[in-house]
Amino acid sequence: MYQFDLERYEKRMEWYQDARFGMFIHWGLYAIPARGEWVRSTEEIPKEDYMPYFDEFNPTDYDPHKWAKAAKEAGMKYVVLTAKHHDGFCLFDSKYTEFKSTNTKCGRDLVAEFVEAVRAEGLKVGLYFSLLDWYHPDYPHYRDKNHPMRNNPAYGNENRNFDNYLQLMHNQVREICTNYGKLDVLWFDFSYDDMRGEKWHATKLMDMVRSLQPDVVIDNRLEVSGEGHGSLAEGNPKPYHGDFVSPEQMIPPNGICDVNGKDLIWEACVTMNNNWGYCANDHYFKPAGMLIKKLVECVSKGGNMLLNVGPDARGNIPEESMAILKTIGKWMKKNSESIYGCTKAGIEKPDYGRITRKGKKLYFHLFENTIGPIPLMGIRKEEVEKIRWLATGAEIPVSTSWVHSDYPDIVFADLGPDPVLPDDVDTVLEITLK
Ligand code: H79
Repeated sequence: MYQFDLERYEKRMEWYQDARFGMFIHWGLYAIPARGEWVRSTEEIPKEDYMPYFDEFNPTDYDPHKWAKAAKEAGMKYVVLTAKHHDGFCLFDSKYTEFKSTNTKCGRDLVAEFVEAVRAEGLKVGLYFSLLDWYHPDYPHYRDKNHPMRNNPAYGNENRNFDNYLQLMHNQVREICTNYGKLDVLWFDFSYDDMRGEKWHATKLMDMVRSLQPDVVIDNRLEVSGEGHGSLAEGNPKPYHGDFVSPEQMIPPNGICDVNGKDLIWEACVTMNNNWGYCANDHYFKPAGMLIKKLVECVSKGGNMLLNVGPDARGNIPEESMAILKTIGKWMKKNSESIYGCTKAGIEKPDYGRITRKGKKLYFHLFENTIGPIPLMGIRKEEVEKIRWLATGAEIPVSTSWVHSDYPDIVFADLGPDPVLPDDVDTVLEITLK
């Protein structure tokens, strides 16, 4: 019988909840065709037309120290790299496949260099591992074009032996849990409705992972896809339950609770443009300011944000992404106290922004400029110890102007006669409660 150890769970999740902000890195052979990481599936590319990318792969600019530095400067606390994505190509030196970076021109174990570089920056390190594998002959492909697990229809493999695939999958998970030191995050991806849980021999897999990496933080996708909250949320944790819920490309409207209304730990993974893997023609990047507000939104709802970059075939993070990371980093430098270790405020969100909280400190995030004094709804005047701009530390008086007589129950922050918010994306007011 599986016993859910709440105390152990809460302990291993501490750093992760404090961190709040991480970098996701999608990188592999698909950076060469540069049409996103699903290219082999969506364009139904037969193996012989995909292998040239393997022969070509030679990321001469690969320097994970640069990636790790960029993450750190953006204020991110952990970095998760695709050790293997759905196409099956391994960025690590797996004994169980020839389809790996060490067998390409580059000849390097890219994961080994990555974990070393990320740790050198003092960041937590994570590996993404795809449960799907379009390369392995025993991973199920279907001729039916509409089947969600379809790959190339000309490649349907009815004579497969799924047990062989499971053996490879378990072996490779053992390798990444054994050969790269202590991992902080393991990010499995993902389960279809009809292909989840024990279909993966998930209890056995999880037991192995926990025996090798007792405190690694694991997502919930042995049970679900990007949708679905998993067995922890159902109040009936399976042995392979995830440590966090992993909504993909969306921020949960009200945070995420279990059946009993208890807050769950979650992480929204999001792209900067509209692709995870490098996509040469996708220049639809979200503005940095929007992403800052989205990070704040996640924290104000009790979640993390894992923001993706897709390095190109040479190993460089696209310039647009680097610029976004820089802008976020500038904001984080002044305001990260309102992110790290923060969570829901338990106060309704104001019209002009959002609220995060850490103990006796409330952070009012002002997304808009202002007309007159700022109403700080949800707190009482008697509770307020002091108010200051987080970015500068300058104190702000509680307004004593005429508005008080009209709104006796509302605390206002008085910005003076010519109010201007110092940060046009998000100015943070720190309210210390008594
Ligand atoms: O690794 C990233 C995605 O490749 C992976 N999860 C994140 C973290 C992911 N796999 N599946 N999905 C996301 C959802 C499936 C979306 C699909 Fe499609 C719709 C697959 C085929 C149609 C998106 C759109 C991918 C190709 C076209």
